[in-house]
Amino acid sequence: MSDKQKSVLDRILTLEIVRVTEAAAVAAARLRGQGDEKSADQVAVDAMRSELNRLPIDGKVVIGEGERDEAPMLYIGEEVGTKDGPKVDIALDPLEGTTICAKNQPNSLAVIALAEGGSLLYAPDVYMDKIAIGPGYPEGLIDLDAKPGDNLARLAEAKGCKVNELTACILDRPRHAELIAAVRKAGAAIRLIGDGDVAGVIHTTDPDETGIDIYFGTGGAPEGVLAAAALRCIGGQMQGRLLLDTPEKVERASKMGIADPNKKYSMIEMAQGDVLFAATGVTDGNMLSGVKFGNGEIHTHTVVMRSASGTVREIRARHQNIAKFN
Ligand code: VTB
Repeated sequence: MSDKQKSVLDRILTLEIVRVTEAAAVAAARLRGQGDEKSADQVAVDAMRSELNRLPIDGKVVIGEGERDEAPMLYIGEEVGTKDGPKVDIALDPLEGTTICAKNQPNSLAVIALAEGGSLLYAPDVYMDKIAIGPGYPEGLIDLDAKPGDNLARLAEAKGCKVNELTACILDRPRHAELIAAVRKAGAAIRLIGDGDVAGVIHTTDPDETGIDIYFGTGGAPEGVLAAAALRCIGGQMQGRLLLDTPEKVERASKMGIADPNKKYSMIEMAQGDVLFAATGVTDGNMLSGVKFGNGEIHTHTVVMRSASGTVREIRARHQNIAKFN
């Protein structure tokens, strides 16, 4: 396929992948607030898979629902698409924030990223230590290995504000006790979230809308790669390091091609080349509205972006053909 054909296809795919996250979001949204994480996840997986299989791509899931034996669908290595198109790597999370959805709290999303084959980090399902800020700051402003107070001081200076005017987003977990104490000692406000760190990272890209300037802490590695893919498109800075704290995890990572277990990954090392990213809100959130049902229509709100052009589109769709979502 020529570069020109590839670029046309990329542009078409950018809009096509919206259907994929819309379908997953609508399916999950029907189970919002039911307290049943598993079922909400399952219906999102089913819906995402059937839409993905209609796309003109030769796709391989590299970040998915888990390894083949534990995930019957959208497992890592599963091939998706019509095979009639470019080879692409796919990172997906049909329902990011299953607990949020089950409790009907803010910011659960259906998420997908596509990149040229071989461009996404094949991360095992372990934890990743992450730090992220939005666009518009000098490169190298933050560092995963610097003290939280130092990162905050540099960010405040670059933003032209005081540290106590910054807000950090952190997952509410006991493992973050020290980090939380350090951020509070530095004077910054913290937005503690129950789940959903893909959204947490993306929220740093629009502090005026979301109130979040920086993301810190340890969350899932798959979510880290998805967040890096989003920042590649929208702009911003992110670093991550896999937490491979047992010989078994080091071995698993090595089988996936990770030679240095302590490597600090930059955003570009997690998501290289041309990247497409889409997220549809399941529940209402700071950037995306959740799915709305009623009057024979379904309303969805999606953000879709493409690194090659840097275009970020928000698509509010009104679906009248609701049968297709049943
Ligand atoms: C985070 C969060 C996700 O996993 O990545 C988290 O953003 C990390 O795992 O929504 P723990 O829950 O063990 O802290 C999720 O909650 C998805 O499972």
